[in-house]
Amino acid sequence: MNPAPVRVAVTGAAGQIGYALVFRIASGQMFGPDRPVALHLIEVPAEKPMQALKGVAMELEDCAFPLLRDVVLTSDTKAGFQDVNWALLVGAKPRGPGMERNDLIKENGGIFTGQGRAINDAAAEDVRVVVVGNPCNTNCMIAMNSAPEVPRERFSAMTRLDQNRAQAQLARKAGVPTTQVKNALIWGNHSATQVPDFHNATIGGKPADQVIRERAWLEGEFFKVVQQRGAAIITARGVSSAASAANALVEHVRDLCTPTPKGEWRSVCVRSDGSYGVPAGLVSSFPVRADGKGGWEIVSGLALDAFLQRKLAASVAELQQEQALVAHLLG
Ligand code: NAX
Repeated sequence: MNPAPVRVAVTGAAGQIGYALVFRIASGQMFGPDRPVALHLIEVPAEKPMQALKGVAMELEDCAFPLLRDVVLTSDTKAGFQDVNWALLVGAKPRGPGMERNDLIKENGGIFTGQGRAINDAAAEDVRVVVVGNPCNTNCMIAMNSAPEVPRERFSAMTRLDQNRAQAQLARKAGVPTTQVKNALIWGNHSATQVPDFHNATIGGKPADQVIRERAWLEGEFFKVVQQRGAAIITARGVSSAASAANALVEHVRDLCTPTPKGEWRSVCVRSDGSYGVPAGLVSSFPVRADGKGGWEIVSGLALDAFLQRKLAASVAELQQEQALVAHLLG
């Protein structure tokens, strides 16, 4: 057992996803059953969320988790990121009534410059950062650009929930368990333009589009369900996905720490190196393999048909628009 706890900061820890997430981290599901953890729970400096955070800490205590060594509650970002090995940036402003997506992008941008700087100045030397708060790709790009001393490959944003959604839909359509579906893959932006790839995914070892021979379903219903799933959950629950998002984040981090099995990959939003026609510097979802030692690579050489290429180009165009909106925050 490594006796030193892994220090994990969670922003927005009193929010919905935070509440579904921190217990799973403390129970060992993110870093394994042998690794002690310390949680740094960060919220905005306002009475209600800080009070709620105290309640979360009390519940954490009431679980008597064997691996949980320390819980820090703070609204001071620098104190919150002090010496952390992982910074999970979940907190963000939700889109308010009458607010345009562009306003949301600009408002949230400011949060991620401040957090990027604080991570740069205070976090542990090996810090790794995952952005969940939306628009997560662009927020990740902002945080990365605000933390010049942290290597850029340490930053990622989350499309794992979208990947899991795509995997589940393909399994349901093919009438097989989800374990039969491998390499469900999301390209592009974590937004309604995201591209769930039905060609490079496999079902029982064969390309999904050779098992599900209904092109109209793949290009229509499948795309729509995966792209619009977040909105469908809000319609059904009255609030956005939280438990499934927390679950996806547990898997995102765990899989970045573990060697990816041979022949497989995971959807991770990382800084583009120009692969697959995505302009370098944008943070886009790619097929990624991790080496288990902190490194990862974008899987090269996958083929995209004309339909998927067109969809990816549209998603990349959206990422470029977002980039233009926050250009003043990119240094
Ligand atoms: P909630 O509104 O329940 O919680 C957000 C929390 O963040 C609040 O407690 C708020 O006080 C806090 N917060 C806001 N600004 C902060 C700051 N500067 N520092 C620290 N804390 C701050 O939202 P929740 O449902 O938990 O969702 C959080 C974010 O995840 C949202 O931006 C949401 O859009 C995004 N999502 C991203 C997903 C993804 O796959 N990448 C899926 C789920 C989710 O929609």
